[in-house]
Amino acid sequence: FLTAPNSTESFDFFYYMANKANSINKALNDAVPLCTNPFVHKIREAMRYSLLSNGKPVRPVLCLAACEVVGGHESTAMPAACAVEMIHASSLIQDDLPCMDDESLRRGKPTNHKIHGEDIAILTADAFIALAVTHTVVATSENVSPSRVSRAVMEMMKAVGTDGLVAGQAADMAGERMVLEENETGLGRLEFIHIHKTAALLEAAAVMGGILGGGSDEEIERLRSYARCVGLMFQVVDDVLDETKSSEELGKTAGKDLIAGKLTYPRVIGVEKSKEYAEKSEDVPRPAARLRRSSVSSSRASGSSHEQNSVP
Ligand code: GRG
Repeated sequence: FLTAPNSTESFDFFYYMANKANSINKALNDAVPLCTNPFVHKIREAMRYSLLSNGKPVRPVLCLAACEVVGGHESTAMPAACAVEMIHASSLIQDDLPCMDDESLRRGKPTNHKIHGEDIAILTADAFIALAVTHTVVATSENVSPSRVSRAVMEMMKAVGTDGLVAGQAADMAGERMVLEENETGLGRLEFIHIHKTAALLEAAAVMGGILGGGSDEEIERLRSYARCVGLMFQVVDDVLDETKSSEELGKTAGKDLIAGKLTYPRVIGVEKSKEYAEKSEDVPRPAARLRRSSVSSSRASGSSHEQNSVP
């Protein structure tokens, strides 16, 4: 049990997640309608295939929670929450392509290019990036000031380009062919990959929620560092789960021959140290708990629905 945003009552975290996931899925479904034009229809079908395929909506929930924690209303951040999921879907489609990881399955289903072909998969990934921007701008401009909308979009695009996913992926691809020098651990390279590939979009999700919810600069920066820590922890835990599933020998291979596969925390520092690392990032102070006190007393948190939905 944690403490709910904008509330002093304890609440069930899993109930909160499931409840948000429901409204996010409805909003995602509405954001990408089918279309009568056969060419557009083809792309929209491929978009819906990836977007509505039961991933964990971690990034959208983080976006909505960040908006609420600074005193905003869920509906204000919903378009941005959908947009970050569109970016995530775009990155997964690209990551699965034959020229990248060459995966045939994602979330237990054939990957986008296996169903729709490589050409359509690439166009689908492009269309997601464009829609993420237009959807955020069109759907939030009524309630949020233009300067906040453009700040939010800027954060999202920063997380996509060479300050984010693209840089992380480039480093990751290079990491697969990397042989470490005698005394090199690979940890610096690994952190670069995960800060860009995983943490950047989680960070953008939280920061966008904070901006659109009307948060102060200080609140937004606290959300940024919180989400960055969550991003790194998320990746370490994911790596440990992957490695312990695939091999019980990994503790022994730490820091050794990395040419055979991707750089992961267990491969670089071993399983036990990776677990310690993840536990340490859990100790990072939770800005949500501190922010709540100030936002509860603010007019945004206690005001009318008009005040909650209109952010100067
Ligand atoms: C231009 C958008 C864009 C991308 C180009 C291909 C690429 C650069 C980046 C790939 C980035 C990537 C695949 C990151 C993986 C991040 C990650 C931890 C994915 C798993 O996230 P979960 O567990 O997955 O939230 P689900 O399936 O639950 O959504």
